[in-house]
Amino acid sequence: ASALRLVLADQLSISLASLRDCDKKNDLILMAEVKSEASYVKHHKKKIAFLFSAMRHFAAKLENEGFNVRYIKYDDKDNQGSLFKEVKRAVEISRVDKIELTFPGEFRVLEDFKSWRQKFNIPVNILDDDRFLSSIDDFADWAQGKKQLRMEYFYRQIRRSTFTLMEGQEPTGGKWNYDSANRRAMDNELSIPVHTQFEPDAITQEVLDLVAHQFADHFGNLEHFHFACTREQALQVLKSFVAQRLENFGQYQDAMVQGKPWLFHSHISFYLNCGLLLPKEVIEEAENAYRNGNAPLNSVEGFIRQILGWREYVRGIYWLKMPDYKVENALNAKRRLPEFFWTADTNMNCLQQCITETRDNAYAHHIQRLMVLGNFLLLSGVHPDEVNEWYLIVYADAYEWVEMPNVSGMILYADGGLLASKPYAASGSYINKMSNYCQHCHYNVKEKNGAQACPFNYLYWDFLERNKEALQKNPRLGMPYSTLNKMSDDKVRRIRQDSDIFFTALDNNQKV
Ligand code: FAD
Ligand code: DLZ
Ligand code: SF4
Repeated sequence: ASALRLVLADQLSISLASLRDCDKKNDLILMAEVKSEASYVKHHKKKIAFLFSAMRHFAAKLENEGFNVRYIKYDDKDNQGSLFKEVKRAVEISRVDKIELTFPGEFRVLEDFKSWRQKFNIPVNILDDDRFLSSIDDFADWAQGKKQLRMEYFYRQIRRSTFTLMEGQEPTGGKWNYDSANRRAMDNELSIPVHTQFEPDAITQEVLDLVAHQFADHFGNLEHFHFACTREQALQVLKSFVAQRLENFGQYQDAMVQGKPWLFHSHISFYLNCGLLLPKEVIEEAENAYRNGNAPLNSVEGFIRQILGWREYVRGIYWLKMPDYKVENALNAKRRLPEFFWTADTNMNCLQQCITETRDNAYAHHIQRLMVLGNFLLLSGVHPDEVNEWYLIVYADAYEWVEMPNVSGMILYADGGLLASKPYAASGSYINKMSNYCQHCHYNVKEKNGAQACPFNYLYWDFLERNKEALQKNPRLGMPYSTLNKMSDDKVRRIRQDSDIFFTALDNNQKV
């Protein structure tokens, strides 16, 4: 008996379910760079280069360890262009008697996998992806019967069940959450360690040439490619984060600084999401740093909460709610994505900086994604499909299971508050508090109305006014609605007028 074992670009873990009981002598591992996956959205060039290089390195490692690997390169003459067709071809030439798959990261791929059961006359097994700390079923059990699915309570449950940062039944330090210590703007005196970078080796260089040639019309800058492409390198990124940045991660987690895209973040989402790192080992490394006195609790708890809490929670939401989640649009948003999200050609400096960095690095940190880019897309009422596609394209860590709940749930409130208890809407003063973008901006963050005013200032009120029916009853929006309801008619009229002028320019593709 022999099996065909498929490994996708985001399944590069030696402990992967479909590799676990591999018979090195008789089984065949298939990995394929295919057009259908590389272009179902027009992924950022760096994202494709990163995944193809990581796939090739992973395949080489498997071969070194004596596995039988069939690797299809993108520019192989007879590349069939889709996962199904490559699996079919491999089945035909190798006479395997079953197909072993690991549960994928996107609903679209799962549906495809399921359809193979009718198309092949050998068994097609879809094994659970147990690289996460909680399973899809655990999440569904937890969610059962609950009116609200708050991340905080889910997080506490996994803290307990995995015994992470716990002293008996109590959370280490006595509190579950140290966020109040984690909202500082950057201290200019503090030096930020240089982020870990790798020079492309021959494999990566070959992939970079391929991507430059084959994906020339995709978004993104390919230059200065420095991602880790092997597990060893990814571990180096993790270790240097823990040694050099974790200490300051917490307090500056929400800070943004012009010209400094990497700050004190870990930059490991790429590696976690494609399988080069596992969440369990990352969390252990961080907890050890606290236990050994190398990092403070607010940083370590804050970091662990992102991975043990948010990352697991968004996956749970995705699989609980798909496919309906994809079509939700609670605020009835209709606008098209502004063209400048591709070009960065805007006078709004915060957006210009975040989009430029996204184009250069296929990365932006959380607060840039949430409070600058996301906030703008929420306030402007851009359609969830357009926003989901943009985020899925532009970040090298983006797969639908993690991207979509962050977009439809966290930034757009398209799920009507399932994920976030209120929309993360904010005026320019939040951005001004957490960054130095406003100091370099064409607009004035202190002005509320008129041509020089920061657009976030009037768009914020216009958003609340426009969505009064859907949002006014939300208790967490009591304060802003009471302010809005006390505003003079004239003030509301000016907000509306400025917003109309802004949106007209935006929709006509004039520079805003
Ligand atoms: P750090 O700040 O160092 O955080 C550590 C880790 O925590 C991350 O590597 C990540 O694995 C996890 N994490 C943190 N926040 C979240 C979150 N909200 N959801 C899930 N995991 C989280 N993250 C992705 O991995 N892929 C995406 O496609 C993605 N899309 C996003 C879209 C929007 C609109 C927003 C607001 C957030 C999105 N995030 C996404 C979450 C977060 O922004 C990134 O995980 C983070 O910026 C990655 O950088 P880092 O590794 O330096 O993270
Ligand atoms: C994202 C991606 C890209 C760009 N290319 C490939 C590929 O050529 N071959 C492959 O196996 N997987 C690729 N992927 C990842 C898949 O699209 C991924 O498995 C889904 O996005 C999440 O399930
Ligand atoms: Fe952004 Fe407004 Fe600040 Fe300009 S003034 S950087 S648009 S928040």
